[in-house]
Amino acid sequence: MLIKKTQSIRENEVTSQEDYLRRRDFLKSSAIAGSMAAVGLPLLSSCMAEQEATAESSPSPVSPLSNVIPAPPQYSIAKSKITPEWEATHYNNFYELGTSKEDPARNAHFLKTKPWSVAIEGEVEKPGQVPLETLLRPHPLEERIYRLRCVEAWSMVIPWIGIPLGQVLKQFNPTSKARYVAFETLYDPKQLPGQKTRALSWPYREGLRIDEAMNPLTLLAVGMYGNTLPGQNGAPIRLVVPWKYGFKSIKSIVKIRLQEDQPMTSWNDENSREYGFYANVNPEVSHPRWSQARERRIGDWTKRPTLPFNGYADEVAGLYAGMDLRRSF
Ligand SMILES: Nc1nc2c(c(=O)[nH]1)N[C@H]1C(S)=C(S)[C@@H](COP(=O)(O)O)O[C@H]1N2
Ligand SMILES: [Mo]
Repeated sequence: MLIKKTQSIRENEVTSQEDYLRRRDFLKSSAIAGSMAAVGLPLLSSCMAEQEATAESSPSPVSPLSNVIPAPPQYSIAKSKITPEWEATHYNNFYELGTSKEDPARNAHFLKTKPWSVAIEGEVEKPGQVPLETLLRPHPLEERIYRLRCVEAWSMVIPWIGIPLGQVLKQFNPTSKARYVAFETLYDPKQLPGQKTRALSWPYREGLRIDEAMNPLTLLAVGMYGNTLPGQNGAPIRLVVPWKYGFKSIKSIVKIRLQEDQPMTSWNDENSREYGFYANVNPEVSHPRWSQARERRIGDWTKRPTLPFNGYADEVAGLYAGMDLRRSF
C-alpha cells in the first residue's frame, strides 16, 4: 500500500534533479555515440547490482536515543501531521547511494558509521579530527520537528534529533575571518557506491554563511523518529537547514571547514542557473524548469502553497535584509 502510494507520487512529480541528471547523462552518452565508456546512471545500476549479490541486504540498524529534550512548542506539531517514518526513510535523495528515491534505503547497508570522526578545519583556534562521540558529548540532544522542502517540489515533516550547529562550532573558537562554513560528505566509493559514477562531482559539498550556520534553527542531526539516523538519511551526522531547499542539508558529514571565502557547493557547481548558493525556499522564484509556488506533502493527494523561507521567515528573513533574493537565490 505505502509503496504504491510513494510510486504514484513519484510519477506525478515535476521534473526533478534526478530527471535532470538522467537527461544530461543521456545527452552525454549519445554524444559518445554508443561507446560503452558513457558514464552515469546505467553504469550505476549495474555496479550496484553486482555488489548487491555479495553483500547481505539487511537494513542498516538504528538504535533508540535517550535523554532527548522534547521539541519546544514552536517546533511541535500534531502527531498526525508528521510524515510517516516509513516514507521519510524510504523516499530519499542520497545520490551516493543511488539516484532513484528507493535506492538509498536499499543500499544503506554499504555505509559503515562506526567509528566515525569529523574534521573541524580552517578559521578556528582549536582545529581537530574529532571522534563523533567527543563532538556530541558536551551537548544535550534536542528534538526539532521541521518541514523539509525539496527543490523538486515535494515536502515532509520530520522529527529530527540533534544539536544546534552553532553550539558545536563555538566549541572550536571560530576566528574573526570565519565568514562561511563548508561541509563535506564522506568520500569512499566502497561505502557509497554511487561515487563510482559521475552523477555529481564527489565528495558532495555544501556551505552556509556563518550567520546562517549560527542561527538556532540550523541543526546537526544525529537522529530522527526517536532513533539514530538510518544510513539513507545521512547517518551518523547530517545537516538540517529547514528554511532552505533540501539539497543544502548535506548528509554523512566528515569535514566542517570555517573559511573566509564562499565555498564551492555541489549542486551550484553542477548547474548554477538552477541551484543557487543560498537556496532559500522561495515560492516567488521559479526553478527554471518548474514553479516553486506549490508543493506536494508526501502522503497528501493535493498540493499546498509553499511558504516563504519554508514557513520560518520570522526566524530567518532578517538574515537577508537588503539582499535581492531573486539574484541571490
Ligand atoms: N551527501 C548528500 N547529501 C544530501 C543529498 C545527497 O544526494 N547527498 N541529497 C539532498 C537532497 S536533494 C535532499 S531533498 C535531502 C533529503 O534528505 P532525506 O532523504 O533525509 O529526506 O538530502 C540532501 N542531502
Ligand atoms: Mo532535494
